Amino acid sequence: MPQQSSLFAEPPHEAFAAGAWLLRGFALADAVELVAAIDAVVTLAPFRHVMTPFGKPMSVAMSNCGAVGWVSDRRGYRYEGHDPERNLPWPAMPAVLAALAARAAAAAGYPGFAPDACLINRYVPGAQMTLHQDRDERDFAQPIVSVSLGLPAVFLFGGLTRTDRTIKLPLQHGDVVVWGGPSRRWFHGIRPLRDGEHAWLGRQRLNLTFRVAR
Ligand code: MD6
Ligand code: FE
Repeated sequence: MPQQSSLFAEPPHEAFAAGAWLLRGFALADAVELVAAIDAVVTLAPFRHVMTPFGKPMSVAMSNCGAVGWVSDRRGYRYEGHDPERNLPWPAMPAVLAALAARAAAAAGYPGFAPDACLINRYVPGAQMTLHQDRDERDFAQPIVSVSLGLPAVFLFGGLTRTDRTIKLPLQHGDVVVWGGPSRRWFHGIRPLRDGEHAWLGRQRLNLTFRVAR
């Protein structure tokens, strides 16, 4: 049989560090459903600028869905079952989100991924995420799945210490990063978002990060 080619064939997956994979365009086919699901979540639990433990509001606006959500305040970073702004549980994780995260994790070699937390980040031009480690989760054997929608961003990826040199990874609408194994606790961040207008989502970038937190 001759090899089938398709305009919609997925590009090959790229490993950009040990255990860390970039799945270009992996979320494109689900994007309309994902955005509708995000919209439903943030209608219940609106985006807010949480305070860092140092007392400064983050430039990225956040919400969560799932059994637990990532929160930050003067007491520190942690996962909590209740939205502190509304004193209510976080909205349930829409099935389309959980399913995409599981498929992406499996494609990167992490089968059986069942996230209990989905952090939703909203960046407007100028918003950034300074270098940090993801280390508030209980089990570092579990990967993280991260979905990018809307405006492109530059993802910085370093090493185990804050001063390790970083590589720059451009993330586009529909890209998915799956990250675990040896690089699970490496420093990373997002450069200040460049101004622009996404044809569909306008002047913003939406990012979903799925974790097994508990
Ligand atoms: C973002 N992402 O892409 C921020 N963390 O907006 C993260 O901080 C992140 O993409 C852990 C694993 C994947 C990520
Ligand atoms: Fe992170």
